[in-house]
Amino acid sequence: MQLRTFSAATMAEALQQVKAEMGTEAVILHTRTYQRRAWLGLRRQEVVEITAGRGLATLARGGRRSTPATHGGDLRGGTALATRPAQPMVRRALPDAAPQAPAHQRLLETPVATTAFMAGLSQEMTCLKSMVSDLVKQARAQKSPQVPEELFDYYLQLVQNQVAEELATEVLKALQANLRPDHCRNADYVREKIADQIEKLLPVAGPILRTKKVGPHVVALIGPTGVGKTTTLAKLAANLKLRENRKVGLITIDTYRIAAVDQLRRYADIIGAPLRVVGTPDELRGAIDAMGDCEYVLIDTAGRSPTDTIKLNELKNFITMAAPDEVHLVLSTTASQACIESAIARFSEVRVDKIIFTKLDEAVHVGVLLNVVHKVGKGLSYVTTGQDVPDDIEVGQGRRIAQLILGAKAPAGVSL
Ligand SMILES: Nc1nc2c(ncn2[C@@H]2O[C@H](COP(=O)(O)OP(=O)(O)O)[C@@H](O)[C@H]2O)c(=O)[nH]1
Ligand SMILES: [Mg+2]
Repeated sequence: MQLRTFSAATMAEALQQVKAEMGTEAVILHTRTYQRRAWLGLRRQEVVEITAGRGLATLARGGRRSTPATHGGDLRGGTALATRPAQPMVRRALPDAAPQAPAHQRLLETPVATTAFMAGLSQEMTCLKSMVSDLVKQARAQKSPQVPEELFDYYLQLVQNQVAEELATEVLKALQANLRPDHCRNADYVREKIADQIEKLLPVAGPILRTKKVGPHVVALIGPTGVGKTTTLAKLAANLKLRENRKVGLITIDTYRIAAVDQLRRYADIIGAPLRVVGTPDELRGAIDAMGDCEYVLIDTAGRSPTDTIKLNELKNFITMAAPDEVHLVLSTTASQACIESAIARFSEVRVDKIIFTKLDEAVHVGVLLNVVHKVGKGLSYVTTGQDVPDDIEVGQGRRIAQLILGAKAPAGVSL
């Protein structure tokens, strides 16, 4: 066994000496710091001292013999540590050997030993960090080889917001083609460019607009139960009547629930618009004709389950008879993409010209909206952002949706 003591101004330097002189098999047995007088005793200088040993494994194999004590502790801790496979020296001083080595543990509790331990730990953390980062890069490259590495964080953000992977890839590939390397470091710039790309992928329909000179512009809202058709119709009617001063008539064919008719009647009274309740396609035609002096006629329909074929056929008869200028399919942003797609498939059999997305204020992920509107290829006409009539509605805008997907706060009450 070989024992030696090393002194230096810092722990790192002392460790370096141990390593150089005794190799990586060395075991730290003791560390201490003390002040030494320098410059004729006028200044104090800190000295770090390490006592290290080599060849201690022999002692361990030979059993618990009485061994010479070092400065401040016996060799049991060092012996136990030295029997383990060769590792960098600082790691040997980690306290996992402590249960077998109470004296050694005491040594490790000195401030200098703690510093050495922390230095080793920080070195290992750096090493682990770079390993994890390499692994993440590898996994990314394997999973999404098309996505440029430098834009991968943006890709993740889009996907986490439920933008379909192929759309997110498309957005970032298109972006990369026009992006200089120095642009990638400017997050605001990259976000603006991503917003541009998303805007291009999202068709919008613009607001309801009457172009004819004679007769009402007829608009019907259809969609599953509870998505917000009646509330949205009231918002549209109120904005047309109260803000644009248009003559508006309302019709409902939702006669399945008395409450539904009452709900719309209350809105009609507040807005000051005539309301007709109809039960058959013929009555609907008659009601539209009777509102010939209105500029806009808005038709509310009963919620139909997308799986209820009989009621969907009934709805189709109503819509065919009304021959509206626009049919808007109303969908809720809070539904799953599968539900929304199934609703689109079934309601398309009736007729869909434009899409309204409701409840953006409650949406967790807005990406679904982009996926759906892009896939269906019908323009987004409006989005609604809360329960308040008439304020919580806005005309669908690609830029706005892009900003929401990129993490802007959900809109709160933006009027038309
Ligand atoms: N949070 C939120 N709730 C909404 C929105 N639009 C409608 N609602 C609510 O959704 C529920 C159903 O609305 P309703 O218009 O009766 O749906 P309908 O069955 O499709 O006619 C009501 O409680 C509305 O207040 C919206 O944009 N955000
Ligand atoms: Mg309703």
